[in-house]
Amino acid sequence: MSGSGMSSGAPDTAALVAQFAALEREHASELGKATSEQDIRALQARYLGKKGRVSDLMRLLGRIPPADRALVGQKANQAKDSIERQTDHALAALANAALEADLRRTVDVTLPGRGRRLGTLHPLTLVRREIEQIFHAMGFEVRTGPWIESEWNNFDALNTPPDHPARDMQDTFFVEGGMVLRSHTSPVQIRTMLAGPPPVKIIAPGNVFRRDDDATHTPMFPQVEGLSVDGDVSFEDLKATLFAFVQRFFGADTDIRLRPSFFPFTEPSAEVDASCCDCRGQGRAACRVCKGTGWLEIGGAGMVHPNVFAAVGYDKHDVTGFAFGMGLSRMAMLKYGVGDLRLFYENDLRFLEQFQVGSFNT
Ligand code: FA5
Repeated sequence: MSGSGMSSGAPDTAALVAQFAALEREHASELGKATSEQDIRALQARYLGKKGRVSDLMRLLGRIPPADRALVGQKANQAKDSIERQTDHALAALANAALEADLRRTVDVTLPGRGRRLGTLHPLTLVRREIEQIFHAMGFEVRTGPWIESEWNNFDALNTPPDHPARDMQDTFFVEGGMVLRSHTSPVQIRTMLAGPPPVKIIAPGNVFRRDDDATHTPMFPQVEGLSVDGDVSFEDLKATLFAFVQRFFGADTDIRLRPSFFPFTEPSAEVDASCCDCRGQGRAACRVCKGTGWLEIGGAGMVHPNVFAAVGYDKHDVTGFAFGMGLSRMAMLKYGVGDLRLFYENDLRFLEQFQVGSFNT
């Protein structure tokens, strides 16, 4: 190392090397006292910044003999690297300490784990699945149809021409181009019979729409349609099918009652009542489910009208059939003792969580 022969005022090479080493030590000692990220960053700027202590010394590099510059430059880089490393190390140590303090405060690893809560099926889904299972076991296939339906399928083909008063009972939402939001699942009868010859034995669950809104009527509600067409299907078959269904759905001690009624697409037609599943058909005056009558209306039914067979091209001399349509949400209401239909659509978890998958009988 050449320390001699330098003009006066020029830095001494050995002294410069020693100064870089001293800088490193000083930085290390100051860093030992730094307690925050802010302190560490300030120190970093003071040593490595453009006007920092390392840069100050580097400026002297041009004034030492060229032969010594490589050596001093190497020492300078060593000091810089070391200060940078120590800065990174100190910052990482600080972050670790903060994380550990946080974990100590918030995580007690000895506590039992928190399980992830599973959702439950919606009560109307439970009821639909159960109904599907019951009818499937009786030989019915499950079919579906679109919610936006042609007026022809929803009304005309079901023996309900435009001026028929029965259209008022099922006022619905009309869409442009002869389409409606279907007001019942009965158009699936038409679609199924148009799609193929008899025999037909289907149920068709799905949502329907009407201009209704109160505690027992919602503007959108699910129905389930049933249709059985063959060479010799009788009213007796209809009653036996519905009886078997309510026994499985509401319980073995449930009875049914058919009351004369009117639907344009069935003749004869009936309202279907099930004995009250709450007071077991006793008609207790205080029963809030059947309001003391002992019976609950669950839907409409009847023998397929010959005009419906004509609309789908079936020969009324070859076939007979029965059909029914039940309100699925009304049945859920009765089965679970729910007082207001609208609860099914409000998405209140306190209500929905009461219906566990295992809580229905199949
Ligand atoms: C019909 O919709 C006929 N298509 C049923 C039918 C099918 C009869 C096949 C004969 C042959 P109705 O309008 O009565 O019928 O409705 C059937 C059931 O749907 C009612 O008994 C009731 O349980 C339910 N329902 C009717 N309107 C509403 C509503 N706004 N909200 C909830 N449920 C309703």
